[in-house]
Amino acid sequence: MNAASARTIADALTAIVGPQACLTSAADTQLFATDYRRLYHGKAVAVVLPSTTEEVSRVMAWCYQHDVPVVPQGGNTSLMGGAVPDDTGKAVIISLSRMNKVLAADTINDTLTLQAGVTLSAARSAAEAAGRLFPLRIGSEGSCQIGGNLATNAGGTAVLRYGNMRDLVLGIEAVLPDGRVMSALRGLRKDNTGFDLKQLFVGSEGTLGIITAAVLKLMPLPRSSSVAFVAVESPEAAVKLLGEAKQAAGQSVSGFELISGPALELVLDYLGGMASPLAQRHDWMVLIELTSGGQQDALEQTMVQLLEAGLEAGLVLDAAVASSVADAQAFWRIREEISDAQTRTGGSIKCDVSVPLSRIAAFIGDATANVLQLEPRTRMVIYGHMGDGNVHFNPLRPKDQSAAEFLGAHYQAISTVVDGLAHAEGGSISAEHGIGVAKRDDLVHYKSSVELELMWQVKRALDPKNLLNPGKLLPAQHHAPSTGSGLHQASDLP
Ligand code: FAD
Ligand code: 2HG
Ligand code: ZN
Repeated sequence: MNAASARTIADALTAIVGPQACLTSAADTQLFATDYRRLYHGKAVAVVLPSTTEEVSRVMAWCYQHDVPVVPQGGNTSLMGGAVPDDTGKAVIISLSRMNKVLAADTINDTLTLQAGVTLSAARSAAEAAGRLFPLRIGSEGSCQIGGNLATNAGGTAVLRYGNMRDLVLGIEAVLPDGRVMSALRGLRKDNTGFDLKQLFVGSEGTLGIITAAVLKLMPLPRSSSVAFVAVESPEAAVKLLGEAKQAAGQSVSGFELISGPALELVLDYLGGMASPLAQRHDWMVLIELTSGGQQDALEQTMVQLLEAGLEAGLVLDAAVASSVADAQAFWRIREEISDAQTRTGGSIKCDVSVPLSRIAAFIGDATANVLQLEPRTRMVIYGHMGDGNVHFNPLRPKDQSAAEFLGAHYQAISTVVDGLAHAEGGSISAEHGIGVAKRDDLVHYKSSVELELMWQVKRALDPKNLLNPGKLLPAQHHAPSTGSGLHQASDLP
């Protein structure tokens, strides 16, 4: 079939979603075609903003029939270039932003049913309004959407207690590449009627279908909370303290985040006017959060006892316990703004790795030594979800070196060595951010050929023409289908 012209595409899609919801001018589409960190600059023939599942289905069916590639987009906060098209200008972006209705909060079944374009913060607010907690917590919550959270299997700072998106979903509705709707919008905690198809879409990064609605699990709202900002001797001491925290507080440990000295310095510079909760500079800190349904006093006492025991054991060097909600929010703000501080500074090499907790301290030590050997002035911005064995190991350019210079000289070598060490420790090169374009071609080194073959077989079964988010997640050199759009990836360094 001849490729449809831009005009034909615009007319056909406008007929489905209406003129206001089909954008075609470069001025309108450019924002959608550029990623959050401004590293990937693609082009789209059109951006459509459907408001119903039926519209998504009709758009997909038309694109499928006319061999038009489609890129699903939520809040466009992906750090891996996953939600933007390449620069050929052939793809249509389907933005879920207008599908932003919370459909039902069921406080007996403890479920929240919503359209996929609801932002995470709106979902959390809807849960709270119903007297419940939707526990996924990530720094981009004001922009990212539930569909994007599901498509990336998002993690964040509360996984330790509540699990990641895969653990928090009960039902999904998704539109397949050819326009068929898979409706599995069920709120069941038990359902053994065959393959758990909804989970196929979780973490599939928009390559298998467009998620249009979901049923999420709700949890009880915690009644008490205690947050501490704690200097520790080393990553090894942090791991030991985590073990002690779990023994002392069990399920109440809802956050355990590692922060390196350079990460804290960077974020305090960026925030301006915000001071460290601790009087002195330290190489390593952890942010600990305990939450429970019990009494505030009892929880605070548990925290204090944990920290005192840590001091005695030489694990803890200093600690500040939040004495108000505002304090706790300020501690969390420091942690959550690290990512944006790096984006703003530029020249950061993102390695979102996970290793077994028992190996994390050794990994950090080895990876740091290797990076500093390559460039001794590198700022070692290392932080993240230690409780899950997941660190954002993000070496940052020296202050007096430009981003282009640092990335040009070291991007490849540093990512290869860090990912390689994580892999050697039995870890993953993408703990929570996904693969997108940024890590796509690296997968061949870290996944077995049987796994890659199976991934391509699933992809071909659902998307035989390779039209949905082509060029993302699946390494092209490994069993790429001979049919397909032939799209190529953006060339910027991630
Ligand atoms: P997008 O960026 O729009 O898309 C991401 C991927 O999902 C793309 O492949 C896209 O095609 C696909 N997609 C989007 N919507 C749909 C849909 N409805 N159906 C099918 N496919 C879809 N991530 C974490 O896991 N933990 C964190 O702690 C975290 N913190 C962050 C902090 C900041 C400041 C930023 C900028 C990002 C952070 N992220 C984090 C990364 C990002 O926010 C998550 O990956 C998030 O889940 C993406 O959601 P989104 O709606 O923005 O998706
Ligand atoms: C976080 O935990 C996010 O803050 C972003 O996952 C991490 O920017 C990053 O590397
Ligand atoms: Zn993270």
